[in-house]
Amino acid sequence: MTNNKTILTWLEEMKALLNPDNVVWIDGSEEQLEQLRAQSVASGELTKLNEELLPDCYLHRTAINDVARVENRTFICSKKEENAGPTNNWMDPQQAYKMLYDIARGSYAGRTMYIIPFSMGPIGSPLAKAGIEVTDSIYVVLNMAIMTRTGQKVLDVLGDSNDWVRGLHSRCDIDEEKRYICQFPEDNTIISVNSGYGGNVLLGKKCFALRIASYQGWNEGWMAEHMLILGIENPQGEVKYVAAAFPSACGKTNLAMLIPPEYLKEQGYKIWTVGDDIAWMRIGPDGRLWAINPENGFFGVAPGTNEKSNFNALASTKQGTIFTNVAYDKDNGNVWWESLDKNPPENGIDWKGNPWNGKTSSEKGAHPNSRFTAPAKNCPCVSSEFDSTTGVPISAIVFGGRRAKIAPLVYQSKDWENGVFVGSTMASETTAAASGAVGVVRRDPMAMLPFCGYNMGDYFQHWLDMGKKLGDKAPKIFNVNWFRLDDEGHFIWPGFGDNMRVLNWIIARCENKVAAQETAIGYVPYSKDIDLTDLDFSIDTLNDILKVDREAWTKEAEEITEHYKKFGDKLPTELKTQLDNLKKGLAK
Ligand code: OXD
Ligand code: MN
Repeated sequence: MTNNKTILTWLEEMKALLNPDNVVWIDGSEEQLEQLRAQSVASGELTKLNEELLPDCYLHRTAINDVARVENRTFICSKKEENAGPTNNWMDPQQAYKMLYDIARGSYAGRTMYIIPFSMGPIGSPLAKAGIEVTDSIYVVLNMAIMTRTGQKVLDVLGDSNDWVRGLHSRCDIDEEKRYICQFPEDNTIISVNSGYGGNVLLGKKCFALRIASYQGWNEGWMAEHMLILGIENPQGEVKYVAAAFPSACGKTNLAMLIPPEYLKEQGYKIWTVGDDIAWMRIGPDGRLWAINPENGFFGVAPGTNEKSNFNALASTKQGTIFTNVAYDKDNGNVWWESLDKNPPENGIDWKGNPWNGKTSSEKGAHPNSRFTAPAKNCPCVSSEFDSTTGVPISAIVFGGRRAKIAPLVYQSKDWENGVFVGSTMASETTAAASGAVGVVRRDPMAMLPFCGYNMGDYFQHWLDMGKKLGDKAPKIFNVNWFRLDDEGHFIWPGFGDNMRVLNWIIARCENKVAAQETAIGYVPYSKDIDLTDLDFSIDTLNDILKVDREAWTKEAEEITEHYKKFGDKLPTELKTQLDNLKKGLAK
């Protein structure tokens, strides 16, 4: 498939290490994928779902000890510990290679080694990058074929270049004690052992497109971010693009596929989805920031997805989708998950593979982190620019988190530097859905805490440097909070499609079409400028959730002071000044 010596040499090493019985190159053809699907149905790895209800869809169950990303077993293996920084686990690369090779040695015996050439980003795009993943799992092959562009054409475009990421995945024994997800940013290498769960084994996603790519972006002058990308089309047919970062469980996929309120739809407003999880952004020839979604599908959380919460995500799963760890309906070969609808199967099988009656059981049918892997092309609102090799120009960057009080519905940072401050202090409160105390504030800078492949202090500096290069062409930076609670613990803002009202204010600010009030934290909307048409929502309540509470923010500034201490000398002086300015502004 290729004469690229760097690839062939590495594959020889991998073969010698892993000792497979067979070697199969993934060429990207539908015939080959179809044959692999049939093979995994025969082996029980996949269950074919009802062809009429869900054409070309399959169900897979992982081992019950292997259902989520394992941050405590994820390592950045840079030569110097300092380069992994205070927010990552670090392991010395030599020690890590030895340990991982010892674990993986001979582990493909009796198995097939699949070689997957894949592209993150449209093939041939100057913003795209290639990788090769070797794996002993057909499930990984079939998921990678949805989530990335795979096959011969990737190799053709790569030619003899050495600019590709090496990914070794081995299921080994799915042993939790020997599970490791290791990134070697200086070697463009990822090694993942003893897992079969998506986020740990689809190496194009978090491991490459965020951890390795963030390091590449730092070196090469671009950005790899944990951001959705959406386009907002106005009634004149002009589309403005927004990239937005939120920690998990803050509705990223919902925002990416938002359906505007009826009155805005009637006026001709539309939302177009470019991506729901990752953005790669570079400065284009025109000096603006241009973004691509490096992925080709959605790896979304199933529970909570329904016709009301996210019609477009649900529609995306109706064909060519792989479901993982959801419940199965034996009567009609369908899938089910909590809050899909009020009609769980009686004759079902739960995510653990046990008989399950959804009408009577108190157990959950689907794992809370059960997933769908769906082709992006299925999405009814997928952007016409989805495959664009140049990407889309970004007008606004939005940060957000779940804050019951404090953070207003929306505010704009004073400038790029202040926006980096806002992103670097991003926080979200833990919910009852996760174990541990409820309402605890967790700082998750730019939603990159588990995904930044190098020292986060250097990462902040990189953001500041990008702003200097972009100058007055830099996107405007905003912060949103859909999650303000009233005294009874109810959400105040309706969220979902109504978030479009906030997006419209953001775009109006980018176009200098609307004034705003300057406060200590940034520019806050005048309540009259958030359109409440057709919404049963009072201006007083809106004023409440737009208010900047001086006392609460003074406390927040103290917490940020603590948060910043972690970064020591690596904290850019600009951010220290930003914090001082915030304190001064609040004291005025
Ligand atoms: C994801 C995550 O799966 O952020 O996208 O955990
Ligand atoms: Mn994510």
